[in-house]
Amino acid sequence: MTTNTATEALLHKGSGLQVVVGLGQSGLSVAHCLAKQGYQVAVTDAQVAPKLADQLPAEVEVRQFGAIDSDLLQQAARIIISPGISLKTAAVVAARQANIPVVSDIQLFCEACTAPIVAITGSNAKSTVTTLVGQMAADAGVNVGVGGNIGVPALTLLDNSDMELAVLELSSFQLETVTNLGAKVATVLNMSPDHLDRHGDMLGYHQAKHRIFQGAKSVMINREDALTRPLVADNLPRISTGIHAPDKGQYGLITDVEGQIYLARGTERLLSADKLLIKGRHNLLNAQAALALGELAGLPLESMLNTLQQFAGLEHRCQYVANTAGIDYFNDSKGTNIGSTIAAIEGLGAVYAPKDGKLLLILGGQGKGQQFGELTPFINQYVSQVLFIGEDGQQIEQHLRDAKLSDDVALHQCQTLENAFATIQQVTTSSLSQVQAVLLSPACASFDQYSGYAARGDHFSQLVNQLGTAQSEA
Ligand code: UMA
Ligand code: ADP
Repeated sequence: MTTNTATEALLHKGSGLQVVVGLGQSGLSVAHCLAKQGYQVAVTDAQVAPKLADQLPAEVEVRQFGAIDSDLLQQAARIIISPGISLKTAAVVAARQANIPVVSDIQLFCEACTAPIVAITGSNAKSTVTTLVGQMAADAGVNVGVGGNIGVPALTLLDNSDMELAVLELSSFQLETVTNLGAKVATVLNMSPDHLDRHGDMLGYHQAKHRIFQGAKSVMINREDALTRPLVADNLPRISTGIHAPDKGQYGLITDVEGQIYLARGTERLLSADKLLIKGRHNLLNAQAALALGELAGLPLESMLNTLQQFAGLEHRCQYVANTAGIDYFNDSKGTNIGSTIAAIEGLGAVYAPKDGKLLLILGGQGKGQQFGELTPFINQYVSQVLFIGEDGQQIEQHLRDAKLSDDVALHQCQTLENAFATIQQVTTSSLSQVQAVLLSPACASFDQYSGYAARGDHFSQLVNQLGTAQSEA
């Protein structure tokens, strides 16, 4: 330990007990960061034996597992809460009533980070846009760190002392305890209902998301979605994105007389949409968002356009899996809310509709308090069969029926993906079937049956491949 760090450590020892609540990836990163700085750290988790416990630094002596320890929280000078833990948890409520500050790992990150931050939230497209901006920065020769909700705890980025830019994907859970983030560029990409079970209603969800603008130096907004605009009037540099021809200095789309679509900045055509590997209208907005964020972060346009043309998209997001017996299969397991599933149905539906084709849609899992009736108009237009899986399958069916589902759409309760594939075989072999594509876009969380969306998507792809093998052997 250098003299400075030793002095800091002594100072921090005197600043009181730091209690880390939740020992997942973020809790572990917080414990390491604070212990390294010389704080006195304790950890508590509802699990009896959290998997990451053996990776805790030795300095963390107090480890209370099996329940969130209310007494420990009452002794804290500061509580650092994991994003997966609700502020409504009884022990946390009691600590807040006792005026003990409760913050997230992101608060610690923004206080410690000296590099400019690009902060990205939204109901959908966060990972896609975060990855793209990170790649654009790296391709432009910037020493960039990419982290946050995307799966790399933000604090671990501080290990890179040469970092010139931090690109953070932030969830509403991470933002609800952040104050004055101070990002160089901040954005809410889009807003549609999600996590309402945690935030109570759309207002609570919106308030959490909009904390991203606190202390921001510039903002990017989506002209198609008024809920992405900061509520407080400001004179900050601002760039917008949208699906129409843009005003000077803004991003948008220009369609020429032949119907060719271009990404555009003002009147300048930047890139023909068919040069992008990621498809669908939503991805044209995502590409613009990355360009606008990159511009506000100071990245060069030519280099960003090159990166855009190389980007093939992320796994589990409207990912093409295979064609089996004439049917295309798409894995959109990351479609975990209504907004993302609507984007998938519209995007793929528009591809098959001109060929008189319909989609077979697999929906269900944990519904998170959403109103699934909002899907009905899109299902009526593009889907002929809906298969339900997971614990909220019955409830989703009821919501669709209550919202005037067309009699032409057939519904099947399947409970599991295995059962769904048996139904798929029956349905698609019928000579009357219009199904040309099967789309897993569940609009739900997966935790009732899987460890996460990736495991659900992998299982889907595995079942598609088995179907292909069975059919080629038959
Ligand atoms: N725990 C409790 N009590 C509870 C809930 C959880 O003690 O009531 C404990 C669990 O036993 C576990 C720990 O808390 O040991 C898990 O903490 P966590 O759920 O916050 O998970 P982390 O591993 O820290 O991962 C979190 C994010 N998880 C959530 O927000 C749920 C990860 O986002 C993120 O990648 C990671 O921090 C690094 O920043 C995942 C996610 O699902 C991908 N995010 C949601 C989403 O994208 O929709 C918001
Ligand atoms: P997030 O990190 O916000 O969950 P992802 O990039 O992982 O975002 O994409 C999640 C889901 O949202 C995927 O199903 C994807 O197809 C869909 N999606 C991507 N971009 C958009 C968009 N602009 N609007 C709506 N849905 C989108």
